[in-house]
Amino acid sequence: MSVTAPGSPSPAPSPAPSSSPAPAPSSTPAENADVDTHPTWPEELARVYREAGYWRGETFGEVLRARADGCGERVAVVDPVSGARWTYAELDARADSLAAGLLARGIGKGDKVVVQLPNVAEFFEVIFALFRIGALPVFALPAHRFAEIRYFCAFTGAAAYVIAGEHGGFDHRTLADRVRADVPTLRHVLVADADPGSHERLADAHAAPVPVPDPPQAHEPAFLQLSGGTTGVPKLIPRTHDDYLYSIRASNEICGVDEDSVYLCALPAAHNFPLSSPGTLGALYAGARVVLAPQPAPEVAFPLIERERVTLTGLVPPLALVWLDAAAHRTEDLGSLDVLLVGGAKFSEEAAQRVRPTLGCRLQQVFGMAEGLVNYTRLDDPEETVVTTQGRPISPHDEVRVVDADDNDVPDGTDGALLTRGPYTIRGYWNAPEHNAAAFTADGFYRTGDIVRRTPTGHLVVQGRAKDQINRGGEKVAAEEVENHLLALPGVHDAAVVSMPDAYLGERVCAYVVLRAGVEPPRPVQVKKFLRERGLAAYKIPDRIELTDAFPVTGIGKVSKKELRAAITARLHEK
Ligand code: OOB
Repeated sequence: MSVTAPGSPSPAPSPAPSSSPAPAPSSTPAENADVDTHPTWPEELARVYREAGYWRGETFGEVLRARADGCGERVAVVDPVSGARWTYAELDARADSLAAGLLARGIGKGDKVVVQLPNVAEFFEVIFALFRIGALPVFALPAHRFAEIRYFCAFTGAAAYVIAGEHGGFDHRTLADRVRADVPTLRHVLVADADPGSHERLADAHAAPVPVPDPPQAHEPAFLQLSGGTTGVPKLIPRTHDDYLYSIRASNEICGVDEDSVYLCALPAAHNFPLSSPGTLGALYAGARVVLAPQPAPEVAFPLIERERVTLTGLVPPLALVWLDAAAHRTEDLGSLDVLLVGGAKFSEEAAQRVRPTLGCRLQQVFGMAEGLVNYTRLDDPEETVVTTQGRPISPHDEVRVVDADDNDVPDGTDGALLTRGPYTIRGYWNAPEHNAAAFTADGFYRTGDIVRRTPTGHLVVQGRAKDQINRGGEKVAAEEVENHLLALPGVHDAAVVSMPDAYLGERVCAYVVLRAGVEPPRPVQVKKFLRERGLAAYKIPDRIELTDAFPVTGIGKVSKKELRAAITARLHEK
């Protein structure tokens, strides 16, 4: 299977690794495979999606050009830290000049570029430059560290890595030195900082614009997004221009985004929620304005809402709680705020009820996933629906099934596992055939791992999760990934990572550890230090470590995580 959608108007051959004008020096192939593979939509469905007008054959690079032509003098991106206020014309020109500089460096169509930038204006020039030349951004989060970044670079055979100099007290340049020493394909590190360390300044990578030799096509992947994951290593999600642009256009309609909107990006810009639901790309699609918050805290975000007359933003539930509490004592005028989107994890009904009276804006719950399907409560839904459900799918062509353990459909109102396929839900992860066989049904439904109940109106209520993942306030932690790192700690015989309830984050990470006989028990701080030194992102480091002699097992002898979760929950309640 190739990246070429059978549904494409004129199926192109599988892409060459790079078609850039200045070919890269030969380098060691990616750790994983020599060609990009992932399953894609069958032709009969692709035709339906095109005929319905969902897939329009448009690419992100073309959309930006159209906005620059149509409303070039309007402000597109505001970065309050650098003071940048780029118009559409400026963003378009910057994307063009950076695209030329990247091509001159041998980065071209089909190449992968790991992008790890905080909420800075440069994020947008970088991704649009990559979209223009058909190189694929791999969206890392600012919190990722050596373990994750090395993996993304090695697995994708990344040609370049784009970083900030320092962010949140962490020096990304030093991390890049280590990754570069380890991953031979990585030829360029570009730093969005005046001091690039041993690397190159992003600002110096611009060149006089040139025609792009082999521009991307709309049915081809535009980027690789990260899955929250349930496995030892994160899976990569190939999203096409066609499918992502459809989800953005439809999201804009559902959330009332138009050219007068001002979107505050308070969550990390690379995450799928602030990127596309409707997010920064929705705002840019509409010719609206994006305001970047360097942090989501009320002290930072509220003054920006007042100053920039922000009309909508998106938050994960723990942050929404912080905003609700802060609104009572802060003095900024939040009157421009019209819509608050909350998603990424379950928002409690009690908190949802407080949004309108406390912040004076409308609430939209969002239940989405980087793999595709996004559900929103609608602006004209009854208040009861808005506060008690996580919304209904974007598209009339989103197929949703709620099934029992044997994949039989259950009636509305009954809990079941959510399966989905549709015009913007992937049909398979990137280069992961074995995992795809388990994560998708034979007829192409994605097994979301979420347990939901469907109401008669088609709204979904998230009831829980069947996947081995912890949702730490919207940040997803794959249990197996952390377990593998714990198993590398000398003296550890076995490890099982589970969620434990938390009033603020919803869930936190608890690691149960069984030591080898006779081993001196480590202190929790030593275990955490070990994981940090292995380069694991901070949000994955267990909040609590429990030493135990043996794990409870299920009838067939598997570790019973259900019992471990119950045990830690009971311990917490004892206090
Ligand atoms: C969003 O995307 P991901 O890929 O980080 O995580 C997806 C998973 C879902 O499968 C579900 O388990 C959980 O996050 N989730 C929710 C939720 N929204 C996401 N669980 C309960 N209630 C919700 N409202 O998190 C994401 C992507 C696009 C838009 C919004 C969120």
